[in-house]
Amino acid sequence: MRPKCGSYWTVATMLPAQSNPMSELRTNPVTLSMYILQQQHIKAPHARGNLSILLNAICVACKFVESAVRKAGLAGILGMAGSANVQGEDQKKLDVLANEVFVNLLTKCGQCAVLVSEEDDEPTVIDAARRGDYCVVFDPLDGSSNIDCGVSIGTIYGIYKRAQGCDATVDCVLRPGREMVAAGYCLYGSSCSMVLSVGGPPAHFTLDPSLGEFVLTSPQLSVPPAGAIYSVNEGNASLWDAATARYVTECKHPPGGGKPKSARYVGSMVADVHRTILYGGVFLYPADSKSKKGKLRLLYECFPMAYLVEHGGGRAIAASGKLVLDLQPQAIHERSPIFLGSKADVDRVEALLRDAA
Ligand code: AHM
Ligand code: MG
Repeated sequence: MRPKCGSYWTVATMLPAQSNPMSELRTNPVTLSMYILQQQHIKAPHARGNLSILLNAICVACKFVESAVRKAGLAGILGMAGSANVQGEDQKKLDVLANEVFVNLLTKCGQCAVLVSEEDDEPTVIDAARRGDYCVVFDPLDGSSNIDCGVSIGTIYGIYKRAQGCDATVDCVLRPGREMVAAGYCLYGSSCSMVLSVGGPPAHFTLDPSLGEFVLTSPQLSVPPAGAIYSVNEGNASLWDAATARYVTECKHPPGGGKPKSARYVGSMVADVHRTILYGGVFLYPADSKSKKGKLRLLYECFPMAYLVEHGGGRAIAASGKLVLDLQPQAIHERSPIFLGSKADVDRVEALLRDAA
């Protein structure tokens, strides 16, 4: 009997290094840690394993946050912490907790030089004694407005390698997203998913709560070339520019009289992008007349998601029609409009943006 497609027992056979007889599959899952080591072996057999150590620290931090998210209501830790972050937004207690876990684990793993978190106004520069070669930009708990109602939230991260001889300063991370060496997200949803790219097609892992391990459920995600879903906060429609408004109108009333796209919008970027990667379609957070640069942060929200989508065969552009990954950040908390998803859908957005320019 064929095991169900998508279960991690079957996926183990899809990896080049595996050739398991069917009877062995149940007892031979591929965990995230094993995958990271495999990737190191394939891509950099002589590497010292420092990136692997760093990725494992991120994996542990995500498991910690997942556990806190699942217990949040029970533990009575929902609600405001009474502090505000650099964007002037209220922080939830879980945001603070997630940030502390990430900063602590990334500091202790000994592989980082500079950390940039959405929750911290300034970058964290790691002490020389514990400093490593990597810089991590992250949003420890994105979609925080969804915490109190139990809707999906997530963690987003991107990793740069420090240029040799480069001081540990903010310049280490003020670089185009294309220079990242890895990026990923963890979705705390109806199941807990980790999607990671270390420069190749994104791999998808699902947390097996009984094992406490992320297990490979799809070794190569690829964004469908076109999709039937559009995802945008339409409450802002009256503030949009003409090109964005026209694109969304086309989604609802296709010019040739085709089938309209369905609207889906969670309001958590990780959930909306995860669905877009799996099902196809387009996710938009455009600029508008109130938020001239959009809402989402370039460094730790747009770059990692654009990196994953591009490595999965999709596209991610900014308002200028420029590829998001080619943008040069000027400040760590800078924002950018973003349009990402299936190639055909983003191509259409791009054509409308160009016509309007
Ligand atoms: P956050 O970092 O404060 O959680 O805000 C980012 C979130 C994204 O996850 C999501 O795509 C967006 O904000 C939703 O914004 P809006 O409520 O304006 O639609
Ligand atoms: Mg965020």
